[in-house]
Amino acid sequence: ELGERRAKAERMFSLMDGFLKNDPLSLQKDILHHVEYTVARSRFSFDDFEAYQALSHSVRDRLIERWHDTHIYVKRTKSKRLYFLSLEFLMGRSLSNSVINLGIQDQYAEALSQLGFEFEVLAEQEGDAALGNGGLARLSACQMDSLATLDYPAWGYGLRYEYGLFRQVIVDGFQHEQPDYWLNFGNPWEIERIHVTYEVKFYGTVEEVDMNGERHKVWIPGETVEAVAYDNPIPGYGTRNTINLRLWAAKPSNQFDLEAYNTGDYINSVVNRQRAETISNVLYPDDRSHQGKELRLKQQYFFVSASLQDIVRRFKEEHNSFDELPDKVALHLNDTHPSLSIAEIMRILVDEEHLGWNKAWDIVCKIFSFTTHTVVAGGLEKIPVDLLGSLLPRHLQILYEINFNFMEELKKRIGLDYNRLSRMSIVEEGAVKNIRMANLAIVCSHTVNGVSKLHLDTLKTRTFKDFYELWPEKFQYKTNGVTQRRWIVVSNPSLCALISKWLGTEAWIRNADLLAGLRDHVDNTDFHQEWKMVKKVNKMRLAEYIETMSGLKVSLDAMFDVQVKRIHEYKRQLLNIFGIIHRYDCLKNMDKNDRRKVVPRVCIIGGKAAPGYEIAKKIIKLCHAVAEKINNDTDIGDLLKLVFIPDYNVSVAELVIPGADLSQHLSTAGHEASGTGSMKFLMNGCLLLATTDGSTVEIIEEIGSENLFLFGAKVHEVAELREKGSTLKIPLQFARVLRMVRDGYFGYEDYFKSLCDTVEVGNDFYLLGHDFGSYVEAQAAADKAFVEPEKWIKMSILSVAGSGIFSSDRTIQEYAERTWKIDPCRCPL
Ligand code: CBF
Repeated sequence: ELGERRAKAERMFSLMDGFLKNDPLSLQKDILHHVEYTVARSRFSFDDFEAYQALSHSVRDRLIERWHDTHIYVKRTKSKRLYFLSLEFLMGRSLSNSVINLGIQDQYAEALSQLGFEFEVLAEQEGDAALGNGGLARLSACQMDSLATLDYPAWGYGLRYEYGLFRQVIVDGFQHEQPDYWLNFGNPWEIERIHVTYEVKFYGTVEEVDMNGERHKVWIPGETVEAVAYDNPIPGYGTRNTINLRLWAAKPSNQFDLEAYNTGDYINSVVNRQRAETISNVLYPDDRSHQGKELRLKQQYFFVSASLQDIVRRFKEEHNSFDELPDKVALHLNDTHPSLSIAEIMRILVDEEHLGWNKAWDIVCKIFSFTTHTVVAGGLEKIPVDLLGSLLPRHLQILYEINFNFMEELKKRIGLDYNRLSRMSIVEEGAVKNIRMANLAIVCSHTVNGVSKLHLDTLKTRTFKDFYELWPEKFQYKTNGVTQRRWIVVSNPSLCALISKWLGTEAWIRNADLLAGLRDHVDNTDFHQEWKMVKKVNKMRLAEYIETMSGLKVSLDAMFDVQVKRIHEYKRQLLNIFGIIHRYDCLKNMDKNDRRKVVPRVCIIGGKAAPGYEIAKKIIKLCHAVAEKINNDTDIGDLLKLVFIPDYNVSVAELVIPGADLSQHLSTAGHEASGTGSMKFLMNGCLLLATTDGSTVEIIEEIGSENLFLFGAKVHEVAELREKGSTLKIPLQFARVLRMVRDGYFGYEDYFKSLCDTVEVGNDFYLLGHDFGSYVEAQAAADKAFVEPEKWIKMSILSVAGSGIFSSDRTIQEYAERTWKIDPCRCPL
């Protein structure tokens, strides 16, 4: 039988003419084939967008070959797999990244140029896949790239939202949100798997029935929805391994329809069909709180249930006993959002597979690990018990049972300390009873991870202190990282070429530690010249973008000073804007001679505010109001410009980050779990102006405090400073800037009043007033360094040289070795 199968496979392989070929001529043939048969345009007449579509399909074909081989190989080797569960993945564009990772960038460029197209121009046709909000979601995307590159047998699971993160449109300085229907023009990167579907159930009741003499709980659901898989191949770099990101879309279930049709309720059954699809319709646009919304809970369960059914099915196909599960499967909870997985897998093992509770629990506790991305306990996710009980009645019972057992165990360990017991309980008592998702994840996971060293300290001493004291061995940190493939190779090709030239190798693209070798050339003046040119090229690109977008011409001699990230009070974009007002105020009061010594600045701010976050929206408006004043002041000219970049997303980041001289990371110490934007800037030779928060602490260790501009209160000082309240000393300059805004110097005084109130003495939770003095000093230090180009360039080189440790490859390797216990499984060529 084996011989027969082999012969059949060989025949099919020869019919297919072997693997696809990657020489420019074959690529051209493939592209034209897709123009004619996939895009259905004539090969004699197609535009850039159609060429992009055909090109993407030809790339996808190549991804599929490797992706199949990887699956077959992993299956054959029976390797332990990691399943990375995340409700958000911010992938951005795929074309350039795929072609680079496949190693056929030059061949494609040549193929296209012979067809009369330019690769870069076609790449611009692609929209962003923005299935996530910010740091957490982009981190997931970087980690997928690293998992593939390091040959780990991994799968990502998520939701295929039809509407990704909203588009930010600025009208008269105010943010407006528009839906991002990213699938409008099709998505050539995904593969719809109409045969990979699972039923996901909601509502209903739980009944007890006799089965073979035993009592069993049976969930009789009230609604059934179908989950359809969409697969997205993720290629590794320098390897054949291509892993899968499986995203689920909700479709109406036929079984459910049948019931409705039988009762003759045709109209309602059609309405229900539409209702089913809403589950995966839209991404929640708040990156900090996801509290108590039914649709959000439905999304979470839908994603968890489909993923676990898929995982258990695959496991059962390959193994005979669930005893093997911990040796073959690692499930990672990316934040608390997928924590319902715990209840769901218990339901599957106990109710469907009929394992005893204790046995099932024992297995489950060996397979889960958890990463929290939150700092403050108040930000942790809770689900009202009533909501959960009505949507998932069986799961609520399971959660109660898990909690009961945990409380019993805890009483044995700590006695009847009711305060502590109640703090640690998975069920929060009170006017509204809640399920604490983080407590659930901690109780069941073998490892709880912070995302930076400082974050772990906060988790141990504040957020999860009780749990740390109970299970110190569970708590670890894996400092976040970003992939150098996306953030240097794709987004900064000139820097990529320069690094490879001076290191004499491209090996750093797979091993970022090698970037440290740049230190050997830090004093080389030829290297300096080339480094300077690279920055100039990137600044030109950015300046062009600014001009097209806003009509503003900016000087390339100015320092490009950038703060791009989600708009939040704790990230303190307001501190930046106040700093700019102060700079403007000083310029206005300077005589001509002094002005000549001033370093010209182009201040660039970008980021989205959650639609319901009023204060954040006011910050955006203030930025525009201040820009309006400054940019039109002919007296100031090129000495100061302020630009707000609308609709900040991954592609915009790829353009902005390489062109930045200075970048700002201003969170009040103790509020940013890690921060990953700083790492991208660091890799692009941009100097950081930052507080000692999140992963900046580790950046300082790597590059030395003399190579960045630090300011602000330290973590251990923050609580005490807050206690001082209205007695806290605030610099006069800060009071003056605040007064200017309050008095309507930039207009809209009524509108800005509540914004100003948030930083008034005694009310200034994020300590803008306190930190303003040292912020202005740090800015002055940056100005001083900028006029010494040699010094600046050295700092810039040392930043890149010290950035290797902030590669997501390092993060993933740590997770693989210390938490997931998975080994690389490299598919043979
Ligand atoms: O860990 C990744 C990032 O996650 C967040 O964005 C989050 O969503 N909680 C944090 O705010 C970042 O500090 C962190 O880098």
